[in-house]
Amino acid sequence: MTTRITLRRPDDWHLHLRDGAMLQTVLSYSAAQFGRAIVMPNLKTPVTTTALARAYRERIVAALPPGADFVPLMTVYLCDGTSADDLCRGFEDGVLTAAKLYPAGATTHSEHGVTSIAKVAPVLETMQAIGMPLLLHGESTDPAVDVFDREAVFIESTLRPLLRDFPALKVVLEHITTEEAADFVRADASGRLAATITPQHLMFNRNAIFTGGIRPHLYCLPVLKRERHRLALRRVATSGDARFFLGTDSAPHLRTLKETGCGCAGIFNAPVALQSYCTAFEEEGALDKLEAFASLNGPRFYGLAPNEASVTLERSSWEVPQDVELAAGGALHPFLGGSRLPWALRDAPVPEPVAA
Ligand code: OTD
Ligand code: ZN
Ligand code: ZN
Repeated sequence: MTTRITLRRPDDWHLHLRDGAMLQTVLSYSAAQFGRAIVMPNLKTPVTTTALARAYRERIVAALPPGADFVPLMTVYLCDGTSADDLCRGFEDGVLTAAKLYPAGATTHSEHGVTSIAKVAPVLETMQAIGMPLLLHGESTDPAVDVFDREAVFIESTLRPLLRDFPALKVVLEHITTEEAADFVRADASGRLAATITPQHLMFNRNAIFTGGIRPHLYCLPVLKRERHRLALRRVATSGDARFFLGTDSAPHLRTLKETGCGCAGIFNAPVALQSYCTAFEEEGALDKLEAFASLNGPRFYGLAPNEASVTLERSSWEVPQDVELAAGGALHPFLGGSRLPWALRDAPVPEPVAA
């Protein structure tokens, strides 16, 4: 039985770091696990320009624990009015790594998102020309579409025509949750389409949200799906296929804002991300494929070198803490908080929150 596994230091290709006191607390968890992360731009005031992304990057770097080996890769939030010139300059100056498209209203803080692809066509033309990746929250926002069908409908209604109309645009379908998405990405032969997968969508199906009562800490968007979808995601994640890579979608909300009459969507998995992926890969008999998924496929898609440093996971049962306290008050309940995981990170202990 494998008792230890060493990987090149992985990266998180989809992460919500927030801002202010929340950033100060959650960043240390990601920095303990990952070398780089694609930072989502859906702040309360969204990161819609290169100047805002540059300022946000500075706040993130200032909040890093001393000695941390972590590089934030910034994204910009596309709006109907986004300037192609600003995006182009931001990408060419190395401030921006990608642009994020939220269909307006699809998820947390997406109300300023794009109302139709036509509205951003000139921006997408520019991105295609300069090789800047488009990151998609792939869910239909048609209120008539069932919440469990929104990803599959988005693929046919929006993604397929988008790929046809922008034949060289690099696209990441973020946090895929369905067999339809996995099959769609696998069927693409162009090499410019990839997908990220979260730990929660590999570990749970939608029944988990309703086990013994309603479980707000397992509510995220896109919502967990049926078992057949979870199994399809496990197959592609563990296949070694370079088009699938790690993106935690760690999305912290205060416990009080999740345990309420209208709870926020989002799962804070940063403290347990690698340990969770490792557990899922072992269950599939695919520990030998973890490094490709976590550390190699993502940099390859983004045209970056893999990290030089390494991390080691050890077989060691540990209990995930129930709560992470924020220095400014309030608490976050991490993914799997209160349960045990069979893998622990060596030399990168789960850090204590840093005082603001
Ligand atoms: N999903 N929550 C959030 C974002 C993601 O769609 C996402 O990327 C969030 O809170 O920012 C969530 O459930
Ligand atoms: Zn999303
Ligand atoms: Zn997200």
